[in-house]
Amino acid sequence: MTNPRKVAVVGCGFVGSSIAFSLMQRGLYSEMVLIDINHAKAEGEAMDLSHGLPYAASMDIYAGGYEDAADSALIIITAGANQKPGETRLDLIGKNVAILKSIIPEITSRNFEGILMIVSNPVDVLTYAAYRLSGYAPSRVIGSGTVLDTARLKYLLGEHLQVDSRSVHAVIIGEHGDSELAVWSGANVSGIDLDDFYQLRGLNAYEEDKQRIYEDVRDSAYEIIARKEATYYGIAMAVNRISESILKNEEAVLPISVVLEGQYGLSGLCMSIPSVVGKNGCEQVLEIPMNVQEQRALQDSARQLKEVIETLRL
Ligand code: 6V0
Repeated sequence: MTNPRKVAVVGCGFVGSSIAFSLMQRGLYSEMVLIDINHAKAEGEAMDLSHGLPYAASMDIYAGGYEDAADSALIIITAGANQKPGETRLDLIGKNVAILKSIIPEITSRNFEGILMIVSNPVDVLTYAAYRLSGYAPSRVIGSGTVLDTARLKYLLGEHLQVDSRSVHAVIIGEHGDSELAVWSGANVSGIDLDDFYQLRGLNAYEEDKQRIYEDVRDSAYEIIARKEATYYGIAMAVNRISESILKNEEAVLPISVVLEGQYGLSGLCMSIPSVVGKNGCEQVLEIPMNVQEQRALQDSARQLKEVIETLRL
């Protein structure tokens, strides 16, 4: 039996522990299992987090094994190597696919019936690998995708336009990585077309700004890693948001990484596409309107991901 208010986090490094901290503060779950190959690390994180519980909502946080995670509603996988300065996400494939291959059977052999969310990088490739290795329905295997990149875009646009980033509606799709793209054609601020909003705010240089902001979003991880060697708070908030939509069956539209089955003429890969996220994981992959340039960029991103996926032995 699945416990709808139970979550498990596999990998308790920077990303896993930040996700756990953020989930704990949100107070949505009543039970959280932390799993790491370094069990002492998971124990230490569980102890440290639990010491904050008197100032948060009551929940049970503990270090455990896969048997403890089997009845979770959601298992979040963050285990694996992170990017070192100068490395791309795709450079991590060999190490992280091998780690995933050791984790997925631990989950599938225990009759887990919940949603699997991949966060480790390269997230689209690993989400596809998890889908194939698990044999689960596509709706149950999702990746955090470009939910983080989209937050970065909203934040930078909000700063530039001097408005609350929550009023900015714009999305990054494709690979969570160097070939991602911004869907500028649909971007708006509370329903006002972005180019009209520029004029309303008395701003010029629209095209140059868009390109600069897109590049800043795309290169954010490199910039952060060059300064502090890892990124973890932004992704923790992104995962929190996805988890909330699953747990509360919110049906929020978020650009998670999803298995494509013919949408946009694509299949045999995962990439980030705005999708309806609810209690079953990915409820629907949306085929959104885009201009010709964006359609081309999406196909190009898919081609690059497929080339990588085809080298995997799954
Ligand atoms: P980290 O701090 O090195 O933590 C990784 C953790 O995984 C360590 O605690 C390891 O002990 C543990 N681990 C390794 N192998 C296993 C295993 N077989 N089973 C269980 N645990 C294991 O890395 P960090 O937390 O910084 O990054 C983790 C992953 O998240 C990396 O692949 C990053 O690239 C990725 N990120 C993904 C983001 C996204 O937007 N999807 C954003 C930031 C980082």
